[in-house]
Amino acid sequence: MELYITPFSPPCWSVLLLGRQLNLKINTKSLDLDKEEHLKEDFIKINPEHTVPTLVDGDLILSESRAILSYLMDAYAKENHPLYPRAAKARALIQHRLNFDLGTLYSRFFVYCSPMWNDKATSTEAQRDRLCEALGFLETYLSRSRYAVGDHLTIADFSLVASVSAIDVCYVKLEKYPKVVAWYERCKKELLGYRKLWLVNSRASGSF
Ligand SMILES: N[C@@H](CCC(=O)N[C@@H](CS)C(=O)NCC(=O)O)C(=O)O
Repeated sequence: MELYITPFSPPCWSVLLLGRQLNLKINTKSLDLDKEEHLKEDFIKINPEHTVPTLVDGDLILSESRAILSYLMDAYAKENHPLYPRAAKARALIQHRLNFDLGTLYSRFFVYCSPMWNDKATSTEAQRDRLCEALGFLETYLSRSRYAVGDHLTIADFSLVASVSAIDVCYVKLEKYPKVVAWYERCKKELLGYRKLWLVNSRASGSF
């Protein structure tokens, strides 16, 4: 399996974390977005949307980190694995949290924080408020259960923790969300190789 990644990318980070948790052999190929390596013809042939992470597993090419998380579970984890249980209602909630992350939490983080990465643009109060509202939603979910869904880790936590780790370094005070902070600390301890993989996510290609 090959996984195209780029340094310091939350969606890449979530896939790397799950790969480690499942002990999968994944060969990473790092693309330098500043050098527009993702816009080169070779990569566009693989992924016309030129985004990372992109997984190549035999004849399957898959982008969108949350689709990759689900695929890795379906293809490589044992049936009814606790990280992605078979039960319809549990799976529905996991899909909800993954979609909440994609469409609300990570999306609002990106709208608020990406202007800061561009010297010419500034972020607005309204954008910040929208991100804080999304963190409030997560706080509510985490006041109902210990993890994103239920009382144990699921793939929803892998996606959400990657977003929260990015928000954490983006001038947003997480202390206002005590359930989020407690869950975030728990995930940092329980996700295998959390700190080591941050290094993999921040440097060149290789296998892990
Ligand atoms: N929703 C996608 C987002 C992927 C994404 O936008 N990745 C960024 C890096 S963090 C990227 O590839 N940017 C380059 C581009 O969009 O051309 C996912 O979760 O995989």
